[in-house]
Amino acid sequence: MIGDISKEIECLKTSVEAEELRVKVFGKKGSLTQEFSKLKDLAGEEKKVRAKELNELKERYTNELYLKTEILKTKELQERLLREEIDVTLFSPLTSKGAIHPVNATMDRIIEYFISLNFGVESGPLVEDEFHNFEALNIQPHHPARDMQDTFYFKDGKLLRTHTSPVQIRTMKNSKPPIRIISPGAVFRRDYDLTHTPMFHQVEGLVVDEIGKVSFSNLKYILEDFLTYMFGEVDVRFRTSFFPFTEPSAEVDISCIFCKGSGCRVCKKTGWLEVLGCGIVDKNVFDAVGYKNVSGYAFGLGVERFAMLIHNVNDLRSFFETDTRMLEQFR
Ligand code: 2NM
Repeated sequence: MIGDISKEIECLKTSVEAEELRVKVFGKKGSLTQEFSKLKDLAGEEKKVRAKELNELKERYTNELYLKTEILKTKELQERLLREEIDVTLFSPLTSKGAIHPVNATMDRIIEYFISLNFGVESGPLVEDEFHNFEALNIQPHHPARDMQDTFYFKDGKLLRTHTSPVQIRTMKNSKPPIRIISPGAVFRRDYDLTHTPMFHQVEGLVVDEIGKVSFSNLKYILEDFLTYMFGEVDVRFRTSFFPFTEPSAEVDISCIFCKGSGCRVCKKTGWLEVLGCGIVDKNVFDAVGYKNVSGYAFGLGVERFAMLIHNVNDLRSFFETDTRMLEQFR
């Protein structure tokens, strides 16, 4: 015979015990299963009565055990949630601090310098048209910079800006001189190697005023002061160069910050590092935005190049690989 299973169910303490009891009663060798198998020794009315009795017991115990198991499981879950509760406001000595990405930190430092000289900070769309990115900047229709090989074009003829100069074109079209702005932001070129990534950041500057109020010597002074602020005591030299949007144009070098000018791997034994481009804004640019009787200077730099020099990083791609070990060094 089977004992008082209802009583046993009532006394269960855990869901594990409940499962053990289920096997003990309903399993292959379970007490109730065994009672069922004894039916074969009975016959007639006696067998019918016993079978009915057993089926009623089976249904009753199944229900009781199911209910009890659910109650126990709910209780156990609640206990576990309480036990494993985490106070997310607690101080943990193991959490690591975030870090400002070296490119952003460098950008911030550059912007800070020009804000201190009363420059405004302007931004504009990343998706540009040929007028703002090339035409207004006096870049001729067949100039290689416009090539599909160098510029990301969309099907509709729009493109990803290749420099932040279109921001300066937009600013000139939307306001009157005097203008004194920088335009920091992401730019895009089809290039990928040790020193080039398809996306990088530029800061360009533009100053426009009445003729006679801005000169190349103003430009030279401000850039020398800026480069000293960024790199400490360095020599600065201006080399004549060419850009479609400036005339005259110059590239600016600083004495190598690694070897102090004596020649090393970074400066390729020249003692100099190229860091900037600049010039007096070409009249064709002013014509494109409808400016008359003004003069201006402009300059442009690559933020990643500055960050690489400041932090002595030799592969530009490490800035973009999102390896936290890189960032951890800048905490
Ligand atoms: C450079 C070098 C020289 C430049 C020119 C202009 C604008 F819009 F005013 F014409 N913006 N930026 C400029 C001039 C940029 O980057 C190497």
